[in-house]
Amino acid sequence: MVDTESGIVVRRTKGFYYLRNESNQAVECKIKGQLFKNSRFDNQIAVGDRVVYRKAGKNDVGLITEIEPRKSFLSRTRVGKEAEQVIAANIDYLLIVASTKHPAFRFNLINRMLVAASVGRITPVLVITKTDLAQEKEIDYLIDPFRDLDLKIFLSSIENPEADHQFAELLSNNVSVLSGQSGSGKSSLLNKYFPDLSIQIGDVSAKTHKGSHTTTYSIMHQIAEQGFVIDTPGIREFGLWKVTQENLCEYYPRIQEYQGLCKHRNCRHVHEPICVVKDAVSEGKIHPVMYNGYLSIFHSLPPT
Ligand SMILES: Nc1nc2c(ncn2[C@@H]2O[C@H](COP(=O)(O)OP(=O)(O)OP(=O)(O)O)[C@@H](O)[C@H]2O)c(=O)[nH]1
Ligand SMILES: [Mg+2]
Ligand SMILES: [Zn+2]
Repeated sequence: MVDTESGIVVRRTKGFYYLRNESNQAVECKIKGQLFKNSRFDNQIAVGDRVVYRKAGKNDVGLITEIEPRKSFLSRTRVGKEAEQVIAANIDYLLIVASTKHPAFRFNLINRMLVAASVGRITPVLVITKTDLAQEKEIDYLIDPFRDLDLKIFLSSIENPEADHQFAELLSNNVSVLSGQSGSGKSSLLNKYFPDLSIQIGDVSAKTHKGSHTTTYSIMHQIAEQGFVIDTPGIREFGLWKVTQENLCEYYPRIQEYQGLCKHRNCRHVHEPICVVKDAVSEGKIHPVMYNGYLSIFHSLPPT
């Protein structure tokens, strides 16, 4: 009889996986060598994955023998590589964390993360941090392109001790993953709401306004009985997994509304003449920043 149990991956390092099992115990595991024998890649188990493992033997290290199918996932590809990199699995919310400045706000990085959330069946939420560094008018300008999406937007400053109850509630009742540039304040945000976590935070360079990549691996923290949050290392680029020039528009709900109404049946709303999506942009029905983001992603994808 083989003694197996199941658990959730809360952290992984090279070759080792740290699980929380059903009795809430921490278990260190390795992967059964045969598990990925048909795969070219070794990054196939992510934080949040539910796995089955064989209990620790002599050296106290369990052996992961199975991964359960994912209900949702946040994946990307590295620039120049085709491999899927799963950042987190089985999550309800993707908290896209973007600072007003230091590091600079990047519309297109947010755009890419919105697409990735849609690909991975995760509900995105936008969290604008460092609101203390910008005027109200500047903040309005930053969030304007995202207003007509079905998207919750939270504003945050660690300088303001007041808590946003809706935000705290969302985190406490779901599984969430935070993603954003290094230095955008992901770990600081978690420390503000859950001081017991005492996560290490880092400086943003006064010269380049870039973060110092303080969080170096993804880790799942339990913050309430039903609340889990995954803090991740800062990202520079977000290559889109499973997205092609052909299917990109499916991940843009505001563009999808016009599906089938253009002159060309397979209109991709880029070069085609008589395109209702382009009309909607000129009429102000689709925000130009959103549409430019679409074009920028479209042109970054290999032609299909
Ligand atoms: N002024 C201001 N500074 C903030 C705010 N939130 C975070 N910071 C600062 O930004 C810097 C980076 O914060 P972190 O929480 O380490 O950022 P991170 O996103 O976790 O960065 P990585 O772990 O490198 O990905 C620290 O110096 C924080 O004090 C804020 O709301 N306002
Ligand atoms: Mg961090
Ligand atoms: Zn079109």
